[in-house]
Amino acid sequence: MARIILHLDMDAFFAQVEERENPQFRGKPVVVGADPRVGRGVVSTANYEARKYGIHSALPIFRAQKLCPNAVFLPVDMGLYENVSVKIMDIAKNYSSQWEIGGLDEVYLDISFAGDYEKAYDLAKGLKAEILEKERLTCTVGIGPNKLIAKIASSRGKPNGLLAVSPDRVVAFLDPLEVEELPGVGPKTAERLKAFGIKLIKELKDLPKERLENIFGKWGRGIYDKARGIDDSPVVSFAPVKSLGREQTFAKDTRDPDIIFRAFNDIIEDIHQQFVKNSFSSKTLTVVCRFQGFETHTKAKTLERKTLDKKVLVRESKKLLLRFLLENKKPIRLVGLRVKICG
Ligand code: TTP
Ligand code: MG
Repeated sequence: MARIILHLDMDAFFAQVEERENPQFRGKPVVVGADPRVGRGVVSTANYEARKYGIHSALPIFRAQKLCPNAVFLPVDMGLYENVSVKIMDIAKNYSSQWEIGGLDEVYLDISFAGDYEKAYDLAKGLKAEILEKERLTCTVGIGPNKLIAKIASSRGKPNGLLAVSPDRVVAFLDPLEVEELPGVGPKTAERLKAFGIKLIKELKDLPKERLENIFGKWGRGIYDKARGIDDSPVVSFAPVKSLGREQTFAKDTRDPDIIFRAFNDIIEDIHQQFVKNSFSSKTLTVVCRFQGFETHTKAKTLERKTLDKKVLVRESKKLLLRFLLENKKPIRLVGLRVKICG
């Protein structure tokens, strides 16, 4: 039986959740990310209103502020988005026993049981409506014969869309798209392909498999298949290892232990609050330290047993942080803590 795969991705996720929580921001450009007053760090996401000004994920925050000084700038409230994500996934998982969580705001469902694209389309409409009704949030759904096509379809259908690409339409759908629409083909790969006169997926298909392998190594074979809409990877239902992380970028690179440990205390406090609220515990702590020049290091510690005891969190993570300070004399740009969740 031919597979039918659905990919759901929330629209402007962090920003949309913020708009839901703060109705006074609705209709305004909203940018979630670093603090523009600090001037460093990047945009996590922007709502569609803000995107009209050219603001997008990963853009330096000071550039975003220049593009649209009147936008509403908000800090990342990860705990909030994580809670919303769990609720959305719980709704989606009711639509198929075969689901795969692709990220905080995206999920694949194998809905082959629907039998045809008309029924698949109706199922997706129901799923979108349920999320809108229960969570008051919009998403975009793509449907196709595999995960690759479903994902590209959802990105082409944005925002608040529903796009189904049946097997007979896959080639016509992919051919006119730019190569960067293929997941895994980033700006660097696109740049290299441009050197061969290749911009569109249709043109990419002119390169023989051996040639692609010569240029990109083993990975070239993957590109060859993707350009033809081929993807056999299954929808694997497993709960990914969940982790919780927080980080803070300093206004100025610093070696001042007062500033560094104060920021770190805030991070631990925030993570611990999430632990208590959700009854999480953890055995693995990872401290991240970014030094001047963007050099980034991590140190991890596995505890003997899982815990949600704040004293243990503080003691063990500070030990790791202290080692960074002792081993590397460069000024510090960012500190962070990530913990694996045991449940
Ligand atoms: P995306 O689904 O890539 O983006 P989005 O949901 O904001 O917008 P859309 O899907 O409508 O295009 O990412 C989901 C969330 O992940 C996003 O809301 C914020 C976060 N994120 C970052 O923090 N940094 C990034 O560079 C990206 C791409 C996303
Ligand atoms: Mg999204």
